[in-house]
Amino acid sequence: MRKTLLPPSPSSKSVKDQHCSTQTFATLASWGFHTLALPKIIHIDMDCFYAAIEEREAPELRGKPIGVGGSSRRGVLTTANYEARKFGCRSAMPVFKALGLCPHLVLVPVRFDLYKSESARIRAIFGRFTEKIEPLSLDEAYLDVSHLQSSPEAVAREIRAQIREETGLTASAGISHNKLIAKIASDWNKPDGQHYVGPDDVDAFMRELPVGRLWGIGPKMRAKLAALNIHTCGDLQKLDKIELARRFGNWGIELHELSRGIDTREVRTHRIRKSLSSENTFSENILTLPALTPIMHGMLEGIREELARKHSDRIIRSLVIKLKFADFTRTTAERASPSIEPTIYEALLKEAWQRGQNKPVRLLGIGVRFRDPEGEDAQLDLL
Ligand code: DCP
Ligand code: MG
Repeated sequence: MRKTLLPPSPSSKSVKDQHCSTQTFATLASWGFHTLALPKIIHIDMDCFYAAIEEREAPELRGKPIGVGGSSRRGVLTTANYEARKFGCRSAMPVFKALGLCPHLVLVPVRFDLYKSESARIRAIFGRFTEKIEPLSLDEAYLDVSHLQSSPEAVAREIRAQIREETGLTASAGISHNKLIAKIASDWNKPDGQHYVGPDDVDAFMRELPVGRLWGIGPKMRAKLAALNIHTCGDLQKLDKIELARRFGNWGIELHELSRGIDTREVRTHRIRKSLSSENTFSENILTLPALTPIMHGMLEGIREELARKHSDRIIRSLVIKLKFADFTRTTAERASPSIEPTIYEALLKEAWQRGQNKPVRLLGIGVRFRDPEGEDAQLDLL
């Protein structure tokens, strides 16, 4: 095993201390301070992950076009190696179509357990460099390496080298000062490459970028924008915030930032769910408590089901009801309970309803808060 290079510098501040919003950074950059204050974000994405693992496991497959998944012609491919991609085979493509494009495609069954264990090995390598790791899927993660003194490019190169050496797989990396740009950049020199977008490169990088590369812009939105003759982020930048908000609402305001490469989201290490809830905004306001009660019981069944299906390992801390009234005022009622109790929900609903003093109700929310598995019962922001 290689020695882990690039240890955290003892004199460096904590990761959090070094963070600043992109806007702050823009100001700092204009003063010439950018290398001092910028976060260092790396996005790592493994190259044709499942297919690369299968190829490694069966050297006789090397050089041949491989599709993973779809044991029958009715299935779909989870991914294809680069040899198969030359023929146009892609993730999510029906097998019969892939075979039409590439008749000698070798189909191998999916082996999730193997991919999961490879993913864990790769994450362990990330862990040698930083604790701030945000996995997006088995083969993709954001890393915040702001605390390391080395350049983020050197860190990315080292991580990729260790992955290659220890797993025989190749990874690509995007490196920048925020998640948005790092993720886009990891595709730039794929496979087995990396791309750095420095603060001075952002404007040029974003100007030429097709709008479809921004998260949240799917084919429908792309068509809407194309109808306005907007194809690149540079085109999008020409619309001012008010115009964007008028056309696309809150999403338009976000687009104003994204199109300029501004993204202030931090790398989030934990995604422990703190609560589970469901909300219902009524097409017509509900006027009485007896009319509201059966609706609440219906919603409660949905919560019960989801708890059993996905969160049976969690301990419930309290039950919560939220009401929003016709005048848009809102109230929440909460009571500690380790389990779902319909009678407690009924009491909470009554309590919240009475606070509204007979005002019609436009929204009902019902939920549970969970006990924090790590013991800190922090203030939570449910509902
Ligand atoms: N995957 C899947 N279904 C999809 C897309 C992907 O099951 N529709 C799986 C198979 C991939 C893995 O997730 O190997 C990672 O997805 P990527 O989109 O990163 O694709 P690859 O890693 O295969 O290719 P690339 O080299 O383009 O990253
Ligand atoms: Mg990948």
